Amino acid sequence: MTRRFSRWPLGAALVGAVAIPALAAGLSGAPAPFDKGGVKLALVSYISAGDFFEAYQSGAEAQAKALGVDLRVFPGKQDATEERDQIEQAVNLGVKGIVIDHGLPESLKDVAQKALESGVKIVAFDVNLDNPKIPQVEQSDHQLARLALEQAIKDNGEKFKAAYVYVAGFAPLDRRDEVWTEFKKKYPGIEEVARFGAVNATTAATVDDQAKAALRAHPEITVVFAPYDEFARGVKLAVNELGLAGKVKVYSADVSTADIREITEKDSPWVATVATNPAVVGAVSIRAAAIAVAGGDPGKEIIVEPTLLTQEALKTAGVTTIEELSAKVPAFGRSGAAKAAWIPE
Ligand code: SR1
Repeated sequence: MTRRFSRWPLGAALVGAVAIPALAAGLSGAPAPFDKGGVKLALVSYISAGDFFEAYQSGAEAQAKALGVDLRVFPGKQDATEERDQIEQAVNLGVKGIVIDHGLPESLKDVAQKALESGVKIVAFDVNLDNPKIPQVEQSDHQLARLALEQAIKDNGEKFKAAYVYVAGFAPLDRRDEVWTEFKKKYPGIEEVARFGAVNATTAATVDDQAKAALRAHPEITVVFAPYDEFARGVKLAVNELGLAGKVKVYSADVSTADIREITEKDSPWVATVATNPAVVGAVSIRAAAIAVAGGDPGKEIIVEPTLLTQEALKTAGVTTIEELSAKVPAFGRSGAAKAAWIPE
């Protein structure tokens, strides 16, 4: 069972808690409190729009359903204050665990610590809350960036002029940025001539405009490292609008069915992405929270490994959807992270 909450006053949250029916049966063979049913968890997100975050949430919901958990979903609107409030609301609703999905660490650390002190277990996905009691789920962002950039070098050699799409302050983007910095040092022939980026309600459209300006100002750019699929979509739009397909290649992170379509369409400049299945990452996050609530240890760093997906490989394999990808690449379709015998998938 999943319920969605938007911003509401604390009183309303408490009224909502009274109105929530406990789930009937528990999970047989599960440790307390899952043996009795009615366990509430919350998913509090900073961003909910876009393919990655929608799939992440649906994976979390599916795993919660399999666990018989009453999952409260607090959608994200890129609003740090609202995300703080939502964590407090979730605690007031009596949830036993909260998955905090992205966000700005400085606005979350103290409310997360307060939630822990009140006995609520916290798991963080892609936000570093700098707290040894908070397990961190991530997609091995260093490896992700490394695979994308190694492919860029394989395709373009060790000397090229690049544009880079980046917004500081988001843990996955910061980790990918560390690898970009490392690569530029290792390969001095790679020259970053333009840098831009935005994370907002219309990321791809904003990045499209920024990329057009950068590509017009720097016609020498042949490679764009855009390690977030919304970034890559924006850059692809710009490349196509400027008639630069065939000259500029885009390397990204993340994948969705819509992304596969964009990557494999005729003359697409988006030539490679490195990705996990976001639904699997959502499921892993809920499993980690459930293990913590049951008194277990899900581990400090819970990693879901990404896979390199080149345009060529996708075309050769005839993959057109995420489901087909999961069937063809088993490592993409599931993860062994945060598992327990009592947790059904
Ligand atoms: C704004 S951060 C965007 C990234 O978060 C997740 O880690 C996805 O991989 C996406 O690229």
